[in-house]
Formats: sequence, structure tokens, C-alpha cells
Amino acid sequence: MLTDKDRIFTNLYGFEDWGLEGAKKRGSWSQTKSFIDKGRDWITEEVKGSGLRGRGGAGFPTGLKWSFMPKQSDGRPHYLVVNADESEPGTCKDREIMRHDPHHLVEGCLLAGRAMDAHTAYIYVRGEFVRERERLQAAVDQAYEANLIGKNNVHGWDFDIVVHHGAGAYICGEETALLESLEGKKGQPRLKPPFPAGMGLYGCPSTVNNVESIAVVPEILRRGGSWFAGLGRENNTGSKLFCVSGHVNQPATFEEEMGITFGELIDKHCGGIRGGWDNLLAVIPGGSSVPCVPGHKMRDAIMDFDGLKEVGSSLGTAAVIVMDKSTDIIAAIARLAYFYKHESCGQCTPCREGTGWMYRVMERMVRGEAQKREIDMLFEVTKQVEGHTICALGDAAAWPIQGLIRNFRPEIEARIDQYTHNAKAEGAVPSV
Ligand code: L3W
Ligand code: SF4
Repeated sequence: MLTDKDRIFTNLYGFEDWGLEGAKKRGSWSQTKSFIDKGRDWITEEVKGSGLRGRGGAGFPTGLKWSFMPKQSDGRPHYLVVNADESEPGTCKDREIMRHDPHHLVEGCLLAGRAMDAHTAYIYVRGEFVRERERLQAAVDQAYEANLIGKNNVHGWDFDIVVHHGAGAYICGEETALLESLEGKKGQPRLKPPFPAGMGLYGCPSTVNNVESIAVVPEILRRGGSWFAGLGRENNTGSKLFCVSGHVNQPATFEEEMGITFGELIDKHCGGIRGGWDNLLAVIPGGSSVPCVPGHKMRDAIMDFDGLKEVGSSLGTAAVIVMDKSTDIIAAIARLAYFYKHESCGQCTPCREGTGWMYRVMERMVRGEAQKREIDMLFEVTKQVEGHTICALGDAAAWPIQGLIRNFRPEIEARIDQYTHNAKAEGAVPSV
């Protein structure tokens, strides 16, 4: 479990001054110039040594991603792009950084920019986050006024930060749709490869990182990559922001060490499950895109990338959605199916048609109107969508339904039986 001395986000709840003075008192913007002076390779190696894996959902090693940026200049500028389009249902961690500790992110941009030979960062903020965008802009303005960033700044690395306001589309959180949107086009994902490091924003080498991934970099450099690597366990290092919502006694966003068990996480930070542990039905442990896990498998599950694989799910964004036995799990997953149908950008057929098809079947399953053979048919359709689309939204639409069928098939069948029984009692002939 994380001790206070190892915590990075010490103003997560906004009890202290969010501004430059407060941030400096908490340690931000100290030794920054010495890190810049040590140069690109040193920063990248330190981040690689920390074991930091991307905090936006995919868990790709951050230092490795930075090392894909070209070493030799071919005349094109390099860009850092920060993904603050936090839209994954259940996820509410990056907004707390922007609200209450924005200088972690501003300083992180400068250091990450140096590591990639970038002189400009774009921060793409979710459209609905109006106050967060204003707060972040105020922190960026403070950094300019104090000459911490900008031209001829005290750190000796010219650096501009542009805060860009999105317009409220979930798909713009997909890194290449985000780049399209930043360029002023419709936010639709691009085919990869080429990856952004070769051909990103305006056709230039770019790296897209999540807010939390960039915001932890200054403390990793100040305390050393080995300090971060010492937290958690191999391949799953560091501390992490978790956002717990749903049927716990105290829903909360907090920082915790990777590798903690779900039971410890909930008892320590959330006051336990509503109605006690026996009342736990299911958990979606990593944001709405990952499969749900039945409650009895969760208590001892290890909350990191590898640990959650063992129970058939993923860490994703560490947005933990807890459902007790009062939940209609079929309706809950159907609601997610509606979300993905609504947010599909529509450019590839399996996703455009599949998300609508899956939602319509799910809707009937909620009422029990479907036929039992449709359960396997629905599963088969999710397999046709998964892995056959341009971006991960297709997978994200398929996985929650697969999790439901794998883990809660008897509940779906019982709903269908109940509907058939009621229909017969009323003299209606159920569809065959
Ligand atoms: C160069 C290669 N770069 C991979 C880069 C790639 C990207 C990163 C991860 O989706 C997931 C999604 C959501 N050369 C590379 C390379 N890269 N191979 O590494 O790439 P990828 O494709 O594994 O993932 P992604 O497209 O970034 C993210 C899931 O996260 N999710 C979270 C969604 C979160 C939000 C939010 O609100 N923050 O939307 C939850 O599960 O479904 O599977 O940068 O370019 N050979
Ligand atoms: Fe668009 Fe869906 Fe295809 Fe992604 S998978 S590009 S959201 S249609």
C-alpha cells in the first residue's frame, strides 16, 4: 500500500493552493533546469527505468514510446500531444489533476518535450471540461509569466503549450482521431501504421500521452526512475490514480500503489462494499471498455495490468465500477452497448453496423424477449467486430458484452425463461 511519502499527487482534493506558489511549496519546478541540461537521452532512460506504462488505457511503456521519436532532424518539428479528452465512462482522474494540481502536468510537458526534441505541446481537453480547461490555462499562463516556459525561458529549452478545447466526442480520445480534430478536421481515427511518432500532427513526428503519464514525469525525475520502479511489482510499477464509482460506501478518486488487491483498495479508500462483501455482484475494473468480473473473483484480484488479466479483464484507465446485487447487470451492459453505438464514428462497417446490431439484441435481452440461441449469435457477432476495425472502439464495444455472456449467461437465460413464462400465462405466443 502507498505511504504518504511516496504520494505524487498531494493536492488531489484541492485543499491547498493549486497555483504556482502552492505547487512550488509541494516541490514542483525544482531541479527542472538540471534535468533539461542532462538532455534527451537521460530523461528518456530515467522514464524507461521507472517502468512507467501509459495511464490512458493501453499501458504501453512510456519511455519506449518516446524513443520512437526520430533522433535525426529532417526539418519537421516534433510535437508532444497530451490526451486530456478523458471520456471513458467511469474515468475521472485526469480532471482532478487539471483542477487541483495542474503544474505537475505543465512541468511534465516541458520535460517530456525535451525528451522528444519537441518545442510545442498541445493539450487536448475534453469538451465538457470547461472549468478544468480554464484552470489548466491559468496554470500555463502562470508558467509563461514566471518565464518557466515560452521563448528564452529560465530552463534554456524554448517551449510553448497550447490548451485546446475539444467539442465533446468520445472518439476524439483515440489518439489519431484526436490529431485529426486538432488539425481542424472531423475526429475520425486514422489507420495505424504509420504511428504518430513517424507521421502525427500536421504530418510531423508526434507522441500522444495521457495526462497522468505526463504529470508523473517530474516526480520520477526528482526521485529517480528506480524509486518509481520500486513501487508495485515487475512490469506493473509505480503508483496510480484509481477512480472508484458505484456501490461502495464512499466513491472516490485516489492514488494507490499498483499491485494492491481489490479488497484492500475498497476497504482502505471506499469504506467497503455497500451492504457488505456478500452483496457484491460484479466489477468493471478498468473503465467501461473492459469485461466485467463476477464479484466472487474480485476480492483477491491484483489491481494491475497482469493481475486483472488473470481474472479475465484489464486495468484500462483504473476506473473501477462496482455493482452490488441490486444491479440489473444485463441492463447495465446494454447501456454501455448504447454508448458505443452512439459514439462510433461510423467509418468502418463492423463497428458502424455491429455496434447497432449488438445494442438492439442487448435491448431485447434486457426485456427477456430474445431467444436463447441469440446468446451464442451475439457472442459470435462480438468476435466479428473485435480486431476487425480501424480503432479500438470496436473492441471496446465487444468486450463488455463478451464479459456479460461469459460470466452471467444463466441470468440472461433466466430472463428469457421468465419472459416466455409470463407471455404464456397471458396467452401470448412468444416468438420462436
Ligand atoms: C509506435 C508501435 N507506437 C503501439 C503506441 C500507439 C499508442 C500506444 C498504445 O487505445 C486503449 C483502448 C481503449 N510503434 C506501436 C506504437 N504504439 N504500438 O502505443 O496503443 P494501442 O493501440 O495499444 O492503444 P490505444 O489506441 O491508445 C487505448 C482502452 O485503452 N481504454 C481506455 C480508454 C480511455 C479513455 C480515457 O478516457 N482516458 O478514453 C480502456 O480500456 O479501449 O483499448 O500511443 O500509438 N509499433
Ligand atoms: Fe470509427 Fe468504430 Fe471504426 Fe473506430 S472502430 S474507426 S470508432 S467506425
